[in-house]
Amino acid sequence: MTRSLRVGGAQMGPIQKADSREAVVARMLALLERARAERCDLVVYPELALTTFFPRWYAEDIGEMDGWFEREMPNAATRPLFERARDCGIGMCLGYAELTEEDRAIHRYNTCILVDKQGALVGKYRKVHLPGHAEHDPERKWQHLEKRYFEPGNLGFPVWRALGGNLGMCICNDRRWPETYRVMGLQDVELVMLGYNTPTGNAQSDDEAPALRMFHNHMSMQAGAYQNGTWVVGVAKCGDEDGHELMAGSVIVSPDGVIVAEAKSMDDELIVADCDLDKCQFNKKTIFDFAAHRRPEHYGLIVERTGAEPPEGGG
Ligand code: ING
Repeated sequence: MTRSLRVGGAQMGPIQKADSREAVVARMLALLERARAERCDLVVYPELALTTFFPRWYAEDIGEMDGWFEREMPNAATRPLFERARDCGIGMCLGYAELTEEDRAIHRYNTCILVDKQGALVGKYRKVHLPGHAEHDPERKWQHLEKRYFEPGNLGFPVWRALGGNLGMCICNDRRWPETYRVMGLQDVELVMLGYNTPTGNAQSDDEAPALRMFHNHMSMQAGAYQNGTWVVGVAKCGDEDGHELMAGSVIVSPDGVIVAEAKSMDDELIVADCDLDKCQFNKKTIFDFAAHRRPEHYGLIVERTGAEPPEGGG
């Protein structure tokens, strides 16, 4: 009996500042219905799936942005989605901006959660790698203020046993860092779910063509999948949000690093693939048998050093 999961990547088109949570949830429900029709076991939604990518907007007082955050999940706006998913027996990965009170202080995270087929919360992940900057940067064509509005995640990169496999999550910029996948790979992850909101252009350079950015997007996920023997599902929120375009290119990548499903549109679209979790085993037991081949005694700099330090001397 193979452990195969039919996974739906629920790519979402643009969400405008003026769009209500209810209007967005209606779109997510429509994607869930398509997943039900395709007999999916699991649906993966994008990063910040409930709102526009608000970190592109500067606010002097970060409290002004609290309307973009969720204080509980599920909540009134999202409960219909959670209930429908449970009724359909479909698991869900959902990204949103989390505002929480811990140790009598307010904390804000870029978060995603995994919900099982019975509607139970399996786990939460908070984005570790926050790109961009914390203060207004006049040099940029547009702002990318995740370091202003979110704290770095404090939950690490967990892997959970759920839906019959070892499932992990990350968010957007995390997918560009090999450490993300390796920490989950060392927990024997078999399926990494991630959402992204990635600008089509580079705010700091006119020279980076959209095709190159899409290459980086896919290469990062394909490498992570191959080097850790895991499936990777990467799902975009894309299209023109109030004049700012986000890239599409949602994909499902096999443990061999091969793209087996890819979105064709810049809008709401469900991509589907049967992810045979046992397909992870060959690479995990041969070329990437970590226990047989890794040499951690030589990897110290990866955790001891944050920024690069060049070698001594002239030359
Ligand atoms: N977005 C982008 C991402 O990592 C970015 C930010 C774009 C970083 C392009 C580097 C290059 O895909 C988010 N939300 O992390």
